[in-house]
Amino acid sequence: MDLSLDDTIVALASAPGSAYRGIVRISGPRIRPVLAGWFRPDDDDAWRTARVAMVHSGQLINVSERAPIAVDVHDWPNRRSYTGQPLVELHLPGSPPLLEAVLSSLHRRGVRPARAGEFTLRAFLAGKLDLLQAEAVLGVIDAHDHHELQAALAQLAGGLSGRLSALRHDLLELLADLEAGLDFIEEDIEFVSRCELLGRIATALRFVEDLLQQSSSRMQSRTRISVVLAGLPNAGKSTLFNRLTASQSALVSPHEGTTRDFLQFPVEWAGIAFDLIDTAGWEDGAEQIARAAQLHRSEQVEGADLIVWCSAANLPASRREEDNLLFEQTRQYARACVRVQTQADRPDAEMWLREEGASSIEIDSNGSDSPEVSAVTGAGFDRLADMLRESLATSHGTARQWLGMTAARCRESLEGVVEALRRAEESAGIESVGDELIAVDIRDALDHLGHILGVIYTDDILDRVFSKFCIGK
Ligand SMILES: Nc1nc2c(ncn2[C@@H]2O[C@H](COP(=O)(O)OP(=O)(O)OP(=O)(O)O)[C@@H](O)[C@H]2O)c(=O)[nH]1
Ligand SMILES: [Mg+2]
Repeated sequence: MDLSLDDTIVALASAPGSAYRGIVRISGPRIRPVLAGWFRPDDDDAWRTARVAMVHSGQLINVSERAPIAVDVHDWPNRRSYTGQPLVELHLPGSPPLLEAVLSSLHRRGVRPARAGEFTLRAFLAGKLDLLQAEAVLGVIDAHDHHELQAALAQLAGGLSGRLSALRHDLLELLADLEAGLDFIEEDIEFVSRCELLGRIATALRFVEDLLQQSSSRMQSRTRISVVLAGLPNAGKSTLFNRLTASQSALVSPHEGTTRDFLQFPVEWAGIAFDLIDTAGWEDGAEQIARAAQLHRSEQVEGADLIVWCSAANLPASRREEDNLLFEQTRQYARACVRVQTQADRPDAEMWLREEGASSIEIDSNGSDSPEVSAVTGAGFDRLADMLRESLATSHGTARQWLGMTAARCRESLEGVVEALRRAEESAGIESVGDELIAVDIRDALDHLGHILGVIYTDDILDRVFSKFCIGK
């Protein structure tokens, strides 16, 4: 990986293809000489004497022998830019041949094409972002839904970095206390008692173990959330599935046992992107097809991030106990489970869940009840949307604070911090072990932490992070 900052680099920063506007981004020390004589600002004085970020309107001349082209140059003339060095963005009409001609002109003037992620790499090298934040830039670009975007924005704002930096700061202080004590070992002066030392290590250890656990669950949780519709036959699962997917993919009929196979469909609903899965109704059939259908269903239910248990409003009273029991069993092993009363529009709908009281049907720890929905009229869908958002925020909440790529990259280093702190804790518990040995372990923990934040980095780490970016970012 080329870490030199002396080249001036350029790339298209807007999406490829025709658009109202195209953006060409240039970063490096030679921007002004390169643009001299080619960019004609409307206000030449302002351009020549610029000290702060501003927009300069003007024209680009001699772009592939065309007439002058109107351009707005967004100018960050000093270190106070994204990359920490002079940076401009040329905002032009978004015509692909024109943008190509502008890029070629710049290459001819000695501006090198930027490599993938090179602008963000420069921001990192200039100390504008740490590695976690650099990954968050990619996380924002790649976010598939509202939750992923929130996680990426929180990481970009420095949430995780702040907590890890605070830990690093605490460990550095602890190390300084230990090393100060070593300097005065002959005088028997102690800067930190063993009891205090043990306490400080234990606090740090708990914190990192927690982070490690969160990052592991992030790795295990699939990139896409799965929401499974389950319930007794004829509950209206497939009708609800068709309505939410705005399709007619699932077969619907008044006969019990219509769905045999499971059906999966990507959905964006209630601001969440997820895979919606329709399953066979719950039945105890002994025949082969029924058994196979139940097997399919249980696989889907076990892997679900959220189960939406459908209970038909017109379910005969004789089957309600069975429905209650199956729902209770399902939610016991589900990551998250909510209940809805379906077919609320039917003339024979009884709303028995509400009438029978909340005690046996309380659906989650928040004590929220089950919305009455109709897949035919769409009634109750606002409540259902709120419920989905809330349940998924809880079940995915902590894991989703981590971006997938950060969790993958940092796992080994987090394990390294935990191991080093455990060794330090063990040594600190033995009186005969000297402080110098504990200091070695704390230094080891600090090294691993440094890798996570990018305070210490290798070409290999930078390659892994920045090669995932697209050009222009
Ligand atoms: N009026 C009304 N009828 C509904 C509604 N939802 C489902 N139905 C009807 O109820 C019957 C069963 O619906 P399905 O969606 O096939 O039920 P299911 O839960 O998928 O059934 P299985 O696949 O057998 O487990 C069909 O006749 C649907 O037309 C609803 O919201 N309102
Ligand atoms: Mg069905």
